[in-house]
Amino acid sequence: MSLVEVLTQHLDVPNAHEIDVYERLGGYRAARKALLEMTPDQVLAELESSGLRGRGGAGFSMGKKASFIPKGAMDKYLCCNADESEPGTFKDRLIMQRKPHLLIEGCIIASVAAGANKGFIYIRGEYELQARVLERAIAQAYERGYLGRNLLGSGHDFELVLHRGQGAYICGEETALLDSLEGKRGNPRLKPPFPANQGLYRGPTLINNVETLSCTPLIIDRGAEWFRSLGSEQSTGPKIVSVSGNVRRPGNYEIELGTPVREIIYDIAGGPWPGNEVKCFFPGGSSAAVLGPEHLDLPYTFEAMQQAGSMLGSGAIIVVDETQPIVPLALRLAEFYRHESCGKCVPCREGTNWTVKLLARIERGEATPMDLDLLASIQENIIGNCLCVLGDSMAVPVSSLLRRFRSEFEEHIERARAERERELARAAE
Ligand code: L3W
Repeated sequence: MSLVEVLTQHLDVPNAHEIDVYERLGGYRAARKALLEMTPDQVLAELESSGLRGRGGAGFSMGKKASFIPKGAMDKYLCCNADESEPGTFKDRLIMQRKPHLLIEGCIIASVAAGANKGFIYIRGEYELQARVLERAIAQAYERGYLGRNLLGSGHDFELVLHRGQGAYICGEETALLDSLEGKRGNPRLKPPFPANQGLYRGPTLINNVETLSCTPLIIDRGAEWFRSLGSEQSTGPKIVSVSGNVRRPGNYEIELGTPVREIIYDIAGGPWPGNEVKCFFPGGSSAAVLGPEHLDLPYTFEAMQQAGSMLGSGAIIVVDETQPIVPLALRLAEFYRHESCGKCVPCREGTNWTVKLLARIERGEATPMDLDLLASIQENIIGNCLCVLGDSMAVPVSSLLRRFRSEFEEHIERARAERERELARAAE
């Protein structure tokens, strides 16, 4: 197991983002098959049987989610979550920029499975180039009859609209995304009801991440069995991993799920600079609990990351080597979530703020070791008590850093306090 070229196939072909090139390389064959040769139930069954799990963070079965969409003649929607904002995650950007038609084809296939006639791609506001590439690709797909009314004469209608966000991380949370699409402030909704039952404009809505939808043309074209032949039993298929932090070759790499973490960090991404070793790593974006060197030989799968106490999440591995101090890292991370909290629920709004204040106090040398217990207890009070996952997304990694590096926090408090006292004494002289 190691590097594969499935989603990233043909990236080296000039103008792979153009519809002529995409079609020449076999593009839209799967959409044609789903529209003209298969029933919606067959498309759904193929997706379910592939074992494809969501690539946005939660790892929920894509086929199962699509099967939750009620049958019937009501308005149903497909939403593509392209609000890629999880720190360390930059893989959807690659797909949208270089293979926009793969995503559009995935939207068409998912619309068949869900019986949706209207679709939206909600793209992160800062992704300006990718938005322009997608706009052009959508216009091309309309011209060729892959979008619009009566697609390829199949009787299936599907309108697809690109919607640009305004730079709020919370809009990557599926229900906040829906509110934002409806023109409201992007605040999360209480779940249930889940979007599959009551989503956009209260209609049944299938929401999937860019990479998840981009897997569907390959499943329909090559079959669920082929997809399952990649990866492990519970984590099937390929995965684009964004590797960043203290590695010599940061970037996006497509791997087969189940590839050992060590291989991804060291062999593929070059590992830390010579002489340095991995101190810890975030296996699934900054919202995941950190893991340590003892976890490097685990296979990179949803189940192995979960068993180790973390998650595969969006597939972003952030490597922290021995040269990095942990306190400023924890502070920087907490600051991000405090800034992005929508403020709707108390544990997240207050908890992220208290966490930043405490960590800043520790950083400045104004804390006592007792503050570490307070810091831990604040995280415990956040986890599981928020309206959405944003609060947990700060509390889980912060508490994992505190658990793993408690002595470093204590040493930092002592050192910073001594330094501060020396400075105060100098100032008083
Ligand atoms: C119908 C049920 N639908 C669950 C659906 C639900 C959703 C999916 C997963 O969190 C994670 C989080 C971040 N009937 C259902 C049902 N569903 N039960 O299944 O649901 P859930 O609640 O497990 O997850 P979620 O709220 O979608 C996402 C992690 O992702 N993360 C964040 C990434 C953020 C970005 C971004 O900014 N764009 O990628 C990173 O790892 O911590 O654990 O669709 O409706 N009974």
